[in-house]
Amino acid sequence: MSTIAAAEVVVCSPGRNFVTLKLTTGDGLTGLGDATLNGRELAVAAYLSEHVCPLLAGRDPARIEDTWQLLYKGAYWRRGPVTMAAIAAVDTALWDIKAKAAGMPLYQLLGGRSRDGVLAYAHASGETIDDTLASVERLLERGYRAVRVQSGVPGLEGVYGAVADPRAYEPAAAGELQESVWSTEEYLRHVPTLLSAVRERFGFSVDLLHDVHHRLTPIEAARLGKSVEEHALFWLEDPVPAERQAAYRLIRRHTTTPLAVGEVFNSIWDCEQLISEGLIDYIRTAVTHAGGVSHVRRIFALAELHDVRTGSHGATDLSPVCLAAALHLDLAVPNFGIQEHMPHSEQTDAVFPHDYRFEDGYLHPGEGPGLGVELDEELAAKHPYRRAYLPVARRRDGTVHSW
Ligand code: EZ4
Ligand code: CO
Repeated sequence: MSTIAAAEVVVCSPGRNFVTLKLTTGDGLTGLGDATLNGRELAVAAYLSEHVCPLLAGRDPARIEDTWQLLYKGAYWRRGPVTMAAIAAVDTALWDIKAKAAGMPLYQLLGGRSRDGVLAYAHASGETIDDTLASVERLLERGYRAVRVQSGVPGLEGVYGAVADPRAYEPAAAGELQESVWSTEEYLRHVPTLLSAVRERFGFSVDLLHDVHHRLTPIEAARLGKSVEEHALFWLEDPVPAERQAAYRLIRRHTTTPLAVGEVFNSIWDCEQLISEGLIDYIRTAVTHAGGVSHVRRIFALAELHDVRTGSHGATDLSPVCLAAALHLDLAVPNFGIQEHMPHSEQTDAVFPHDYRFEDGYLHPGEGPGLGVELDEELAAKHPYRRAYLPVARRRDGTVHSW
């Protein structure tokens, strides 16, 4: 294989912002990597174009591990979301190239398939419980067997993730920073009511998930986990701020509700204690934010030793390139759990034509060589970057509340 001839960073906004790295080898093979860091996109684009791309030209694209080590250990400044998203993009693009050179879908290079398809869960939400029930119904009709349920909380406006139309929902809004009001007490009172309505209507044959978005203290999280045990959640996600690994000891002592965490983690060091002490049940690290296919594979292997299963983040701010990479890992690893699936908009799908597909509750990465995703650069150029922010929440007295 010839050396890396070009490394380009493409920033585009087909409905939302994406940062994509495209590597091209001397003999014309191309590889893609996703480097999108929602709300902080240009920091990663600059890290790549100023500091990483100049190191890539002339390197052997086959040396994936060595390139990863060079960018991680060699930078001196390790870890962090910006650095790890940049490394992830290079790593993912190199795996794409290697699999294309081998003429195989990436999952074949990761050990081949361990299952027939990738169980996916979708987002149901609404401003009221009734709206959320209708949203669950639509998803079940579309074939999903697992559903994350969120809803507005009476008395609170603009609760994150509780939108009227989950298909049109984006986790960041273009323009000014949006703020909303948060009340933990009102939220804690509401969630058991929501879950009980869903179980009453749909029974126990659907897998139910709920995302707390890092908003509780450890004792509040313990209380919530305990109060919803009868509803048999598939998982309770991100109950406390993500930097609090030891806090999970307290939550664990009080509840048997399964716990999932990891969408904001950047490396194995962010979850080493959570996994090795058996404090969680699902690890949700994303290829884009945790150092690429190589590093996420390492995290999943550690998780397997401790009976922790995978549940990769799959929101729309992870591009189709990331979703495809996740699907190849999902198909291959022994300890796969579930894959989050928030379908991208038609605009996004048009910029990133892809092989993966959803069928009867399962996602399939496709059988084409590499990741199975392409980038239409001409179309991408028609959607220029627009500054966007994730919203913030304040308590009733004006204090900024944790994510
Ligand atoms: O808030 O992707 O589980 N999914 C989520 C997402 C995240 C966004 C942040 O960029 O929590 O909606
Ligand atoms: Co989440």
